[in-house]
Amino acid sequence: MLAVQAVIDNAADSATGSIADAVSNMQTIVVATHNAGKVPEIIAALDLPDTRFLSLADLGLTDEAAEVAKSLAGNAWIKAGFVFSRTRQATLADDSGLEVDALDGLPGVRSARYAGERASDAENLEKLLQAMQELPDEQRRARFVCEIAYVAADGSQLSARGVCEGRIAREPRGGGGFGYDPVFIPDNPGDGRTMAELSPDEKSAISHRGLALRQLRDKLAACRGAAPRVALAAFDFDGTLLAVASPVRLVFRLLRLQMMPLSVGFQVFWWAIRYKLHLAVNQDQVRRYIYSAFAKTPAEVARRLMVKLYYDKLKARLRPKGMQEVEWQRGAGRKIILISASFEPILGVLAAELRADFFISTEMEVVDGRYTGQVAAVPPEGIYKLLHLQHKADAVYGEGNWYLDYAFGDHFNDAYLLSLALHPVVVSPDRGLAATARELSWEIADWD
Ligand code: ITT
Repeated sequence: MLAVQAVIDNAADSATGSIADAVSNMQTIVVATHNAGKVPEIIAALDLPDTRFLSLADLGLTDEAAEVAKSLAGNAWIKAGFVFSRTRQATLADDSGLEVDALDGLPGVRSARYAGERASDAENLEKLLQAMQELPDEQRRARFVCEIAYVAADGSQLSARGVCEGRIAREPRGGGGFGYDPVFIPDNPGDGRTMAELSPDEKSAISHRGLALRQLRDKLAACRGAAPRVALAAFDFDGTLLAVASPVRLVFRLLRLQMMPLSVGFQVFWWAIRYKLHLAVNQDQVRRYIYSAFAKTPAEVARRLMVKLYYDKLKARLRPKGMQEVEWQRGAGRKIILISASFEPILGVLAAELRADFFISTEMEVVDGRYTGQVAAVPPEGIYKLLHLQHKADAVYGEGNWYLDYAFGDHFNDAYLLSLALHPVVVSPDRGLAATARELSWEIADWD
């Protein structure tokens, strides 16, 4: 513990020492957490010599990102992007949580806010014990899960995950750690002690965070010194490359072909207005409306209808300056990526026409040759644009071997993806994204 404290003190002392760092080749990592309990665990488990760790307190960063994702990985990347876009330094964020089987995985992604938005550790813990009061020993299985998001100063991205299995005690024990540690009995070392009764080193050896951080450390060691080779330029479609919204055009077409009842058409337009005004909208619902219109049509016929819509109505609305930008990016040697929650058949033709290196879109479930109205995977919206991009780019170029050089978007939800780009560009942005762009000095382009 003393050693960890020394590293933290040292980090605090050297918070302004960038010239000294340049001379000593010391790298800086910003630990993007407001949870003081995590910081020493992260520094100790990473065990990186020649590294200066800065906490958000060192940087005077008191704002925090809203953790709106439905997954720990999504929230980890939201936090990393929030801090990276403000510091441009290598940034490490962690999102972690406790999943209790008998509570269907709760508190899970809501672990920090289980008993309310500003709940203390003690309040969360009490709520958990109360919810589990009646449960016998065999129904007290739980696990801590940790997702780590790491973005280097050169923009390359690494993810790591750790899981620690155990069970929930009947009452709190021990004074170490933080959060739910006093009621979590890890399977390993198996002597019945709670996580809060382990020494910091013992916790680090078996904990979800310790495991994830050592996985990250191994990945960092494998990448050390090698700059990422592949530069990506990612383009959003609706409202960015395309001057209109493709779902709205598709609804017009479905109404004209009498494949969608007028009442549903109105609901979709109402949805579109709310989306434009940044009011709460349910994206899944609108997709279901559209795809249920295809329910009686073979998926292949529906695909052809969407492709025809592209050639009839959408192609003419592609922004010429956007097309020039794609060519310029390709000429500069960057890989061209299209990312949109729009429909796969439409994006597929555009990607082929633009000779994109790959594209990411919403994939709908098809059973027996027909759309079910359900999505086949989480659609690429908000932070999931980034997670889908990572998944695909890792598979194609290798994790740590690519970086998001340019990203182009128009909607406030695109800010998550743009936050992890070295050159974020907002195109004819809505008010929310324009405000973010001004705050973070992102380039604002007018493609109209
Ligand atoms: P940051 O978002 O600023 O990092 P946070 O406390 O809100 O801090 P999370 O969103 O990751 O962090 O929420 C994690 C919550 O899960 C945390 O507040 C604890 O209640 C619990 N938790 C996570 N890791 C834990 C650990 O090692 N021991 C005990 N509880 C833990």
